[in-house]
Amino acid sequence: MVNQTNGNGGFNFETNVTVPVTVHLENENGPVVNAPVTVSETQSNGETNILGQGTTNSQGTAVIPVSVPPTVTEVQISVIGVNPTTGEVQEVTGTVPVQIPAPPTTTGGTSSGTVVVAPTANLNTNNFQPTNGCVQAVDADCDGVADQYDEFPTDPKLAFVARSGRYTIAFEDLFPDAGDADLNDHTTVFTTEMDKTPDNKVKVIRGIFTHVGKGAGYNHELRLSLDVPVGATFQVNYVDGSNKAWTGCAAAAKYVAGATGDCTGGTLTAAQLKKGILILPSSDKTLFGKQNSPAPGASFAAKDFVRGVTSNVTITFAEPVDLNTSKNMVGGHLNWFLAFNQKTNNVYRQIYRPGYVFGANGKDTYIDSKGFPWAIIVPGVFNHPTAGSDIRKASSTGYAYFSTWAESNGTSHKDWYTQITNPTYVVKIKDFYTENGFSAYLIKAVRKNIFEVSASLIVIGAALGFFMKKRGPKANAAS
Ligand SMILES: [Ca+2]
Ligand SMILES: [Ca+2]
Ligand SMILES: [Ca+2]
Repeated sequence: MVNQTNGNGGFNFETNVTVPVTVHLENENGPVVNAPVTVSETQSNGETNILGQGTTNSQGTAVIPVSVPPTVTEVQISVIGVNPTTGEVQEVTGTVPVQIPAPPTTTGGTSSGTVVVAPTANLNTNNFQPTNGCVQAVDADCDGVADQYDEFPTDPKLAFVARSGRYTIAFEDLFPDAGDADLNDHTTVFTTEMDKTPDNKVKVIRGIFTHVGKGAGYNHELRLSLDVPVGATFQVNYVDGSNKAWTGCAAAAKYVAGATGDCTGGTLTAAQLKKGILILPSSDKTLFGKQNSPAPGASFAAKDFVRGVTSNVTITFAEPVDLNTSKNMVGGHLNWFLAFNQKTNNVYRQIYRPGYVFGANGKDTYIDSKGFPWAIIVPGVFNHPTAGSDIRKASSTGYAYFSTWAESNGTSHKDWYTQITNPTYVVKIKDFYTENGFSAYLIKAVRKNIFEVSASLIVIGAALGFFMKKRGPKANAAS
């Protein structure tokens, strides 16, 4: 087996914190088996965002993978069961950290930033057992997910919607050459939702994708590769920057030979899903000949900003699939990639994010010789660098903490993208970006990403252990 490495100490330039949350549940009789566990986070607007669900196994353990933006330092756990003596429904809730303060440096300096932890919550709770079947007052569709956490309370096949919040994916396009590290050659603002089963499998993926940057001479298309054992139906439609239906996809050049469903959607086999679903066609069409890539110091006002084509995509799998595998999910994001109009050995080149593609030597193909990636995903609407501005260099970066973050392998300044240290070197995409006609379809998911706030605002709770409380039936009433 090839030893896979990205040459960066495992650092993939992922801003998200991705960890397994382990919950071990025991009562006076030993491990509690088959108990439903929900991991969520409470957003600053007070809403609960479900991150994952699972069921304890024969050892009383559930391992639930979660991925959150770096401004989230703790997640909530809930287990619903009953008191076997009284029959009352009970909920055990608590909080575990996914990041803790970094330890002091070995040279005695003060610590900065946080380190990611994969928390384990050991719960010992007497007079608590799973509902063992179904208490319909609490779980109307008897799928093991209580109504209060079930976004499909009358559909036993579905349990919740995983909402990404808004992100920006930005590419460097000179691959296989290193390029100028301005990360603005192809920039897309996107949001996804996934309808999930009670056991965390995905039945439907929805997404909206708006092209906002083409600081490049090459032309590129954005695609999604899915490595799953089943086929899917793929639906897609487009609007232009004025929310009018856009019909330019068919005429755009295509860069993946033999792809299926480009521009039209259709029913795709597993092999066709892996080859790549067209999300946004060739970038010479989707930004209407513009770039949103001014030189440093050049004027760039609202009237200069061009909102590119937006695609509205729905992928419905024939059967629910587990996407929580490294071949489909890195840093909490699916395998979005770029295909572009330059060929090697007569085949159009492609660019992937780190973590997905490794060469025969085991090295990550998409981290360059200087240890820099050709693609990055940033929470929120990213003000990408101005033309030719190396994001790493002190003399040309708008984000002084980017290098600090990268050199610390993601430990320090996880929120580098929230701190613009020199506005000369960033393009004010975020100021000018506006919603579009498709937002209504994903109304909860496209809400302004609340994680765009600075992590420095976050105070990590003094109690890092799991503290648990039981709530009686009153607290369980679905609201
Ligand atoms: Ca249910
Ligand atoms: Ca349900
Ligand atoms: Ca570039």
